[in-house]
Amino acid sequence: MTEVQAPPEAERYVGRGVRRKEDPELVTGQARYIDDITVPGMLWLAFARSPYAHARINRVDLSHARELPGVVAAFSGEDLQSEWAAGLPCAWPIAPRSFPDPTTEDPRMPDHFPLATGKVRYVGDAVAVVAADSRAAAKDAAEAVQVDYEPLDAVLGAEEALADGAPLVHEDFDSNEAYTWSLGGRDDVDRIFSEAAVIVKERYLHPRLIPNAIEPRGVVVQPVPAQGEFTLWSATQIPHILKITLSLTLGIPETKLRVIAPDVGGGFGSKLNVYAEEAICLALARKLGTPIKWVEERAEGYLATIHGRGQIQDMELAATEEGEVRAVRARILVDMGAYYQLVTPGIPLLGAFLYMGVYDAKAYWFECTGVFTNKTPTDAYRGAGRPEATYAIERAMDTLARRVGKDPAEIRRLNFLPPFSEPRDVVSGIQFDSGNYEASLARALELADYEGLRREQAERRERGDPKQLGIGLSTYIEICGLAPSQVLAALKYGAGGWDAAEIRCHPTGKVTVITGTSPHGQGHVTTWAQIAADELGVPFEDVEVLHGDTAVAPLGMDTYGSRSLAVGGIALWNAAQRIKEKAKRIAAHELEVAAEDIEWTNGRFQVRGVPDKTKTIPEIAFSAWTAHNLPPDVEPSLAASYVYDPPNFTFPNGAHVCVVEVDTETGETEIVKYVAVDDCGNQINPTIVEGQVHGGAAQGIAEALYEEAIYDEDGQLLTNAMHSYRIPSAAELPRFETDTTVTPSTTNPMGVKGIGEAATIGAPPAVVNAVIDALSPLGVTSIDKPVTPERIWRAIQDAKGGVT
Ligand code: MCN
Repeated sequence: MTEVQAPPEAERYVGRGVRRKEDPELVTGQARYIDDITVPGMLWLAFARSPYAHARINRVDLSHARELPGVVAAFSGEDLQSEWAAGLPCAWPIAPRSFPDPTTEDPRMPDHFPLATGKVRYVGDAVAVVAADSRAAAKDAAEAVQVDYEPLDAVLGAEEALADGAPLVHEDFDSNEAYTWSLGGRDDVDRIFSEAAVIVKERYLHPRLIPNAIEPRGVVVQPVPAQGEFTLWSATQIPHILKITLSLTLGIPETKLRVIAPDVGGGFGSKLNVYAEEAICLALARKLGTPIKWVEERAEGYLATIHGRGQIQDMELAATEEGEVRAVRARILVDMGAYYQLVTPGIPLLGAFLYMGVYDAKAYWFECTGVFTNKTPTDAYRGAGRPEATYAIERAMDTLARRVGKDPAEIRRLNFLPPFSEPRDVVSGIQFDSGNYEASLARALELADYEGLRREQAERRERGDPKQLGIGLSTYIEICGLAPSQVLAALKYGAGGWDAAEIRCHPTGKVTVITGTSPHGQGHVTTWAQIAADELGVPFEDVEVLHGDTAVAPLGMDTYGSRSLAVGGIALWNAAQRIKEKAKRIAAHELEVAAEDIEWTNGRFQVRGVPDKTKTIPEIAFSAWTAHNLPPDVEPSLAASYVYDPPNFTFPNGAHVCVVEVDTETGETEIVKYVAVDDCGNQINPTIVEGQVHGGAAQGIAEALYEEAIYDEDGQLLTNAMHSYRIPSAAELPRFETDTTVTPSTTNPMGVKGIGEAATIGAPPAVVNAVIDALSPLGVTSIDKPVTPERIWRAIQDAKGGVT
C-alpha cells in the first residue's frame, strides 16, 4: 500500500483559502446541469398558465393542443387529479397562536394541487400540461390550450386583502388572513412604551424580490415501469426533502424513488421547495411510462418560482432621552401569495426572534400576520425573514440616533449587548451562542476611515455640494445553522433539523465523504475535504466528497438556512472522531500497547513519548480491510457515520459600512466604498467565506438599490423579464473591502457559524441608511427600498415642500 505522509500541524487545511475542488469542471464546461441530461425516448413538458390573477376555470379545451405535431398527451388539472395522493406539501403550517403557548386552532391550509382546478389564483398558475417529442412542440401545444376563464376581482396588497369585503383568494376561509402569530410579553412592552421619553415609530416596506439563480429550474424523470421505480433529477437544493415529499404527494413508495441534484447553478432559497412541475414530471413519467423533461424558461420562472420578502413592517422602539433602547414592538404583515409553498408561513418566524438585533432591549413583542393574495407564492429567499428583521432594527436605530442627536456608531455602541463568549439569553427568548459586536464595528469603522468620512461629509454639506456623501451602518445578527429538531417542533415545522455524514476510509488510503447537505455553489466539496483531511491526517487531494443523490447519500436534510457547515460539517467532524476511535484501537493492537498509551498527534497515532512508533489512518484502513490482525471485538473495514442534531443555532454577526455619493439634482446614487466585517466564528476556508460575503453583499445591495417585483392593478407582473427587473451587473457594484472578526460559536465543537446569508442580511440597511444619511440635511428622514433615483428625487422634493 502507498506510504502516506500526514500533514504536520503547520500544514493543516482548515483555516486556509484552499482552491475549490469544484471549479475546474465548472469553468471548463464539464459540469452536468439538468439541461445536459438527456434520456432516450424522453418527452418534453410545457405548461399552459393563467393569464389572470384570479378567475374561475369554466372549461379547459385541449383538443387543438392534442392535434399539433409531436404532441403525445395533454392534461388539465381535472385529468390529473387522481394522480395525487396528497397536495403539494407545506412543511411549516402555522396555527393562529402565541409562541410558546400551545396551539389553539388548526392552521388554515389551502388546498394546493400541482395543476389548478376550479379557479386560478395568480398569473402563472398552471392549468394544463402538454407532453411532446420536442421542447418547441410542447411549447407550441401549451400555447394552443384554450381555457374559458371567468375573471374575478383580484386582491393584491396585503392590507387590502384584510379589508372587509376583499375578494377571497380561498373561498373555504372566511377571510384572507392565513394566521397571526406573536412572541413576547405585550403588557410589559406597552407599559415601557407608555413611559418612554423617546418613541421611534416607522413603517418599512419590503417589496417582493424575484430570485435569479443562473440556472433556471428543471426536472428529468426516468421511470423503470416494470419495477415501478423512478429516478428524478432536479435543479434543487433539497433532494432528500424532495424525495420524501414527492413520495407522499404521488403515493410512490420512498424506496422506489431516487432523487438526484446534479450540478445546480445556484438557488438562493428558490430551490428550497417542492414545486408543481417536479410533481407533474414524476406523475407523467408514471402515467405515460416514458422519460420526461422540463426546463423552466426565465420569464416562466418569474411567475412560477417563488418570490422572496413581501412584508410591511410597523416597527417601534421605546428609548430613553440618551438613546438607550428599552423595548421593541414589531408588527408585520406578510404577503404569502396565493398558496403555501414548502415553508411559506414560517419565513417571518425566522426573523421573529431578531427584531431587537444586537441591542440590549429589556422587553420585546413581535406579531406577524400572514395574508393570502392573488400573486405568486412567497417563500425562502436568501436570508428569509432575517434580512427583514435586520432592516427594521437597523433603520430604526439610525432614526433613534437622529432623534437623540447621536452619531449612528455611538448609538449602536451604547446599546450593544456586551461581549460574551458563553451562551446568553436574550430578550426574544432564545440564547445567542457568543458575540462581540463592538469588535466587528470597530474594525469596520477603522477600515472605512469613519472619522475621515465624517469630515469629508461635513465639508460637502458646508459647501452645499450637489453630490452629498452618506455613510450608512448596519450591525447585524442572524440566526442560522437550522436547526435543533426540538426547537423546530416547538415552531411546528414538519421535520427535524439534523444532518448526516459518512466517511469510508479505503484500503488504498483514499477517503470518501458522503454528506447529507446539497451544495449548489457553496463549495462543500472543498471545505468538507479540508475538514476530513485534517481530522484524519490524509492529503486533501485524497478526499472525495459525494452529495446530492439519495441513492448514494440516503440520509440528509440538505442545504439552506446557512446550516450546512454548522450541522452537516459537524456531522462530518463527529464521524471523523468515530473513525479515529476505532482506528485507535487497531493502532494500539498493532503497536502492542494499551489504547490509553496512544495519542493523536500531527495527523497520526503515536505511542506516547515514542515518536517513531506511529500509525496513520491509511495504514489502519488497509489493516482494517485485510482484517488479518484485528483486535477480537473489532469489525473489519474502516467506516463511520454520524447524524448530528445541533443543540442550538449559531449566530453570526457583522458590521457593514456603506458610503454613497448621492446626486441631489438627479437622485443618482453611487456606492463609493463598501466595507464588510463579518464574524462567522472559526473559518474552514477564508476564501470561500469571502466569496460568500461578496455574493451576499451584491444581493443585499441589489435589494436596497435596484430590485423590486412590480404588479399592475390587475395582478400582471410588470417586471416580468430581466430587462424590466433590475439585477445589477458587476459594473454597478462597488469593490468590497472585507475583513472578519472571530468569535467562536459555543454551539459546536469546531466553533463555526454560518456565512451563506450573512452579507445579504447586513447589506440592505447599510445602503439605505447611507442614502438617508446623505439626504438628512435636506430634511429626508425615510425612503423606501429600492432607493431608486426617482424615489430619491421625489423624497428631496417632498422634503422641500412637495413635488411639482
Ligand atoms: N464556511 C467556512 N467557514 C465558516 C462558515 C462557512 O468555511 N465559518 C464555508 C462552508 O464550509 C461552506 C460555505 O462557507 O463551504 C457556506 O457555508 P454555510 O454558511 O454553512 O451555508 P450553506 O452551505 O448551508 O449554504 C446555504 C446558504 C444559503 S441559505 C443561501 S440562500 C445561499 C448561500 O448559501 N445560496 C447560494 N450561498 C450561495 N452561494 C451560491 N454560490 N449559490 C447560492 O445559491
